Amino acid sequence: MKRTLITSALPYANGYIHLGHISGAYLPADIYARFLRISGNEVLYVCGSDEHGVAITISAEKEKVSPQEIVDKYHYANKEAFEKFGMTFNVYSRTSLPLHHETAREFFSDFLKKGYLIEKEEEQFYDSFANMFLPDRYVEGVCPNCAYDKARGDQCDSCGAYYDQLELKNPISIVSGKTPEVRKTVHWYFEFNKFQEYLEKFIEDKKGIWKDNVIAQTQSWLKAGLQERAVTRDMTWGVPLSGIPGVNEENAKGKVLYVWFDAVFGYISFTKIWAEKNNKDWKNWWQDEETRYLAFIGKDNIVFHALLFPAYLYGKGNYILPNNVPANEFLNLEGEKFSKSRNWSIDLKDFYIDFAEPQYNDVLRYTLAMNMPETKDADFTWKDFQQRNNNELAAIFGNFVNRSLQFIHKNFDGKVPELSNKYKDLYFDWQKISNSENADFSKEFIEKYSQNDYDVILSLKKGIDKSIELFNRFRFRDALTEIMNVARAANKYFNDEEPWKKIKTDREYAAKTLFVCVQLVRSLAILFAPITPYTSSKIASILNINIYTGESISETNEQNYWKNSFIPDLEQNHIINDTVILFAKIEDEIIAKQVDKLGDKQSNKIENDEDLIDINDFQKIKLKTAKILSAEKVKKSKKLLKLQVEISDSTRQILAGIAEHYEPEYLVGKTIVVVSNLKPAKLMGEESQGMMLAANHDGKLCFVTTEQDMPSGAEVK
Ligand code: B3M
Ligand code: ZN
Repeated sequence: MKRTLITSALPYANGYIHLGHISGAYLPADIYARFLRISGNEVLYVCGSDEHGVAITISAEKEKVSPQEIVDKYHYANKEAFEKFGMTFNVYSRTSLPLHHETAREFFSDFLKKGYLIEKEEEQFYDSFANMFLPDRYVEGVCPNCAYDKARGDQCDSCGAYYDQLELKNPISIVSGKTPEVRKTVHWYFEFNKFQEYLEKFIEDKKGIWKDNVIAQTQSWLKAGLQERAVTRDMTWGVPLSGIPGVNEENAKGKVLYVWFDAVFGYISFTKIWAEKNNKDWKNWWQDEETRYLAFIGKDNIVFHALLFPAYLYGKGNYILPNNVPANEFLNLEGEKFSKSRNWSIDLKDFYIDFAEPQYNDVLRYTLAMNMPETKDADFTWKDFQQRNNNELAAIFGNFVNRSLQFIHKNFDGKVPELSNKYKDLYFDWQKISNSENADFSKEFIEKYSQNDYDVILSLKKGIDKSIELFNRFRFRDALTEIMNVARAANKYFNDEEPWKKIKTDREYAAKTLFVCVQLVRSLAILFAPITPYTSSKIASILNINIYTGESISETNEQNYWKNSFIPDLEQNHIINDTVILFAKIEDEIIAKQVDKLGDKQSNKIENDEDLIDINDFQKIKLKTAKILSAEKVKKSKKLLKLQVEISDSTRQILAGIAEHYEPEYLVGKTIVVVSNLKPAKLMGEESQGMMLAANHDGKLCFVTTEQDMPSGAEVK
């Protein structure tokens, strides 16, 4: 039994996970982890939130809360969304935990001792208005490589170049919006150049095994020559340098580890956290040559996982290195890049608002898996989501399960049909069918049963074998296609066998057909489990059996259920529960509504859909400008002012709750906006014939006025 350690890139806890993230580094890893577990392998799947770095502090500034509040909010939100999606992490932890800090500091200290880190005074951008150095994304400018004008201080989102921030052209501080100056500051630099030779060999050995995109990127880095790189930053949020054995305390003040230095050690510290909780040894996973390590990531993280992290692990010594770094390309949405600011995105948590039933989760997993950006960028479209559901999951897989089980309920009393004498050896003969041609056996089998039986069982065999091969080459789309092909073959089998006719003329034959069908239903439930785990569990409960869908369990499954899904395992006369529709058809309107949500028109959307009104509702409200003629306090009321206002040539009395915000004298002569068709109401014994508009923020009120002077009675629309 092989031990496989799987990690997925740690998402920054500064935003919600969207479908693009999911299809890159999470779903493929989860599918593979489930597949391995079902096949009887020991798997540890590690992930968690990346809670440091300027990604977090900038979000905190934007949302006007502390970094801690940001990471708390997004860590739990993402953890929950992942759970709903059926991610089977053994641990989902956080880099802000003490054990993580300790782990990262231990690596740093070790590198200091070994002389891989050097302390250097270097120039860096400094914002003299905000009184701070500007790490990474705190400065923006023109990319030195491609001239993209919104390039970040450390990396260009457009061309992917990775550079020193002083190379940025036209730098601007995002804190003050001003051009920063250049000042000197001390930082610690990791000497990657010392690992050049080792990494060249490391990558060379992976040629033909790793994906081309990963090899190409790492080789272009190696060709350019690895440079020493600063692994500390002038910030307070992060893993502090102060107190690390061997660090010069004076220079360490106000400095933390660079997020990309500490985050990768999260994989190790989270394993320790898991091990502590489960009474296991973390070293089995990181320091045993027998363990295979796979790091799933998106393509923008290649260098960190395929070169820098291996250098750290090798530099520390006694650690295993990644056996593979399967990096996916990007997923687009309806033909365009995901962009939260343009509202061109689908957050996972939002998907569940409109698609609450768990079967849709499986449709999403299936659709994303079928469109995985394995070798080139791919596209998610709602139309495809609908078609994958209607034409594949419902029409092929669901249909086969449903018609088979319904037929059994109608004609065989809801029990696995009994094989008559003529067919009683089918259980054993089935297991002799194999990919390698044996003409005599095939002939005999076909004569005894039927060509259809032979074909469908052989399809199952091929589907299982090919899927194993493809999964292990990280060709998930193709593996999935093979599995769907088994469902196709099963559906065809049902058609070709025509049990609805045979039941009238040859009941024994129809019983044999349905015996085969129900076994196939079970096999399919196992094979689909990594992709549509909820559906597989549902089928298991209909079939009245247990099916392991590969979730993380405390004791490792040692059976190879994947291989054994070939064996017809349901006993004759086994009782089956009532069946239900697995995948309901998705109508056009549902899809149109989703497409409609995308794009700028909705980017300021604050309301839930249920709160939206249509234009007719709005037009019922008549808004007009009014001029305040006089204003006085209402006796016995702290809040109310009594206003006499002019609207065109009529005068009205309006009571407004603004006495705590405005002196009456100040208001006289001002233009305001009122709701002019509000039913009159009595307040504190006085009549109010309209309502004055005011903006309210945290209890502070400001009346609404027109940008330029307008006559009273003007319509506001
Ligand atoms: N948080 C970057 C990202 O989300 C980063 C990955 C860390 S993996 C150790 O793309
Ligand atoms: Zn660029």
